[in-house]
Amino acid sequence: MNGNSLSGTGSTDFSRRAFIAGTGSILGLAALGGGRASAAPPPSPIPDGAHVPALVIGTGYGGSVTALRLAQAGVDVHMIEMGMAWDTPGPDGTIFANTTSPDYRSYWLRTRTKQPLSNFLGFPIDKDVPLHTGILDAEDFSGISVYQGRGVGGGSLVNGGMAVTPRRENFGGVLPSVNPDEMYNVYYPRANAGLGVTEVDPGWWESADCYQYARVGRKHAERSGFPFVFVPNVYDWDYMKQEQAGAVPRSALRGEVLYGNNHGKKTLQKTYLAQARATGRVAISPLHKVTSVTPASGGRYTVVIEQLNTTGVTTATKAVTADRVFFAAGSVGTSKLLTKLKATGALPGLNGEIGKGWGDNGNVMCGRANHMWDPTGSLQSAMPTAGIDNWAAGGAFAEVAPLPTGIETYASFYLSITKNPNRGQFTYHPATGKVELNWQTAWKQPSINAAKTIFDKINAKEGTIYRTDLFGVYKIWGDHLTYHPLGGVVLNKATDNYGRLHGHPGLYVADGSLIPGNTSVNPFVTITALAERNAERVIAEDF
Ligand code: FAE
Repeated sequence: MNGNSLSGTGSTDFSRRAFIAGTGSILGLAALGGGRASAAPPPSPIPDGAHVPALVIGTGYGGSVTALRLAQAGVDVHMIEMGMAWDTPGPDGTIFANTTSPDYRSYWLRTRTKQPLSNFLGFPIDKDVPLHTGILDAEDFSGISVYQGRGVGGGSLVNGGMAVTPRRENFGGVLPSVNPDEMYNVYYPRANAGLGVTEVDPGWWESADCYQYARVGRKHAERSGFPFVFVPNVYDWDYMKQEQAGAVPRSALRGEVLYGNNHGKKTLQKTYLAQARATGRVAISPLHKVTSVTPASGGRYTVVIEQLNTTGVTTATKAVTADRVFFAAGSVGTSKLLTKLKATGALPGLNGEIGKGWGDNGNVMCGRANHMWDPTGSLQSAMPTAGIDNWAAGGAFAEVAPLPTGIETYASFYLSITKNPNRGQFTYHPATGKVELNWQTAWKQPSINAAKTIFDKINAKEGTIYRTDLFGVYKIWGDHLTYHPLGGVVLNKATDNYGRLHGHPGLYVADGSLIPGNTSVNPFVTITALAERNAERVIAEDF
């Protein structure tokens, strides 16, 4: 295999030792910890009037890490998730809908799909679907649609599984207030171990039909002198090998990703959440949405929760009390909640940093039209394995992404992560009761410029052109969206350096909203590692 590896896994031996060392104190706490003596899970769904020691809002990366570590320390945890459980097959016998045929399961409360690639060969490809609490939310704000996973497992249900640790030299720009030594020695290895991150077998990759598109991506990158790097993933590579061999039902090789993977992907349901449930101390209430958190007597908090049906209608409103509340509703979910709670006076102690510092991780998409002698393959694995690293020279890291249409497209497709300095802010509008984000589409221009440092050069070298048919009619850049919302409740500004919200002891933030807008690579490993770091400190000092 040519190219470098942007490794996320580190040494297995080292990460195992770090993991054991790191959890020792937590296990010690478990022995002392109060809570229930037996390990029967707390009641679920959460009853009205319940009292819980720790309530976690959201079941994505930050929430899952926090719940597991609290439970291991002997604390009973209730997780509240607005999306569905995603544990029951639909009428076609599968839990998740296929990418090429979206149905009622695919979108969060929309009557028409909003596919990230809206057009193909000039034709719009969106279609009507029944209103349902589906898995992918394309949440529209002015100037940007923010794609997010909805359900138990959060973004892990819908993402590409790319598990990338930022280059150490870039970390200061990612989380300036965090000590890189502790992250790279302890928490990144712990996160990678907990997530089940591994690297593709290079020999297999070189010959697998489903990665022809990535090999074409490598050839073009290297001919223009760009570093081409392999990135780890959470997909089960042995399963993918069997998919390629025709021995098992296909998932990544059937294009499954955006609307869930029926096989192969190690989502949080299979990793952190499975471990959390196994402690017997973690309950999860799906189709429950937190709408308010306010101080209650005795230093506790009252949490108001709406129970939803599968058309999004509130069927019950519950009020529970919690000794401690962890906001892990994702960058947008946590920012929206806290912006509203501050503006309405529900949490008056929050500081002026709430809602600020939101970024899109510089996401921008584009396609290139290759020559007929450079086919990218009709069979494409939906799990990306590599990228073009021009961060140092041009501020862009471009994922070589699949275009799994099932036919030969002669197209190369890329999601670039770029150094975009623009930051948005959430504000509450009393007239509508809504929280808005002030992002402008024009703010993507630095991202386009950064991506062009790679693709203008490749096009010139290869004698190729940009595709203009994927995001509309004659539109080159997918500059209307992000998959990587980050920030809004920034670490060491809206919270202390470990996610404790200022002004309200017992309230914490544990998700991507802590990261100030950019991670230089795909974000979930950094979100997981930061949650591991903060959970360890908070459990040691506050419980
Ligand atoms: P997240 O995973 O979004 O979890 C938040 C959870 O809270 C969700 O389940 C929500 O439904 C729930 N929630 C929100 N509000 C409420 C409320 N009021 N009450 C109850 N529950 C609530 O947050 N990242 C990578 O590193 N590699 C990739 O390959 C990659 N590919 C992606 C592809 C797609 C299509 C998308 C959409 C994202 C991708 N990402 C990828 C981004 C990644 O999934 C995302 O950064 C993380 O999921 C964010 O983790 P959090 O814990 O912050």
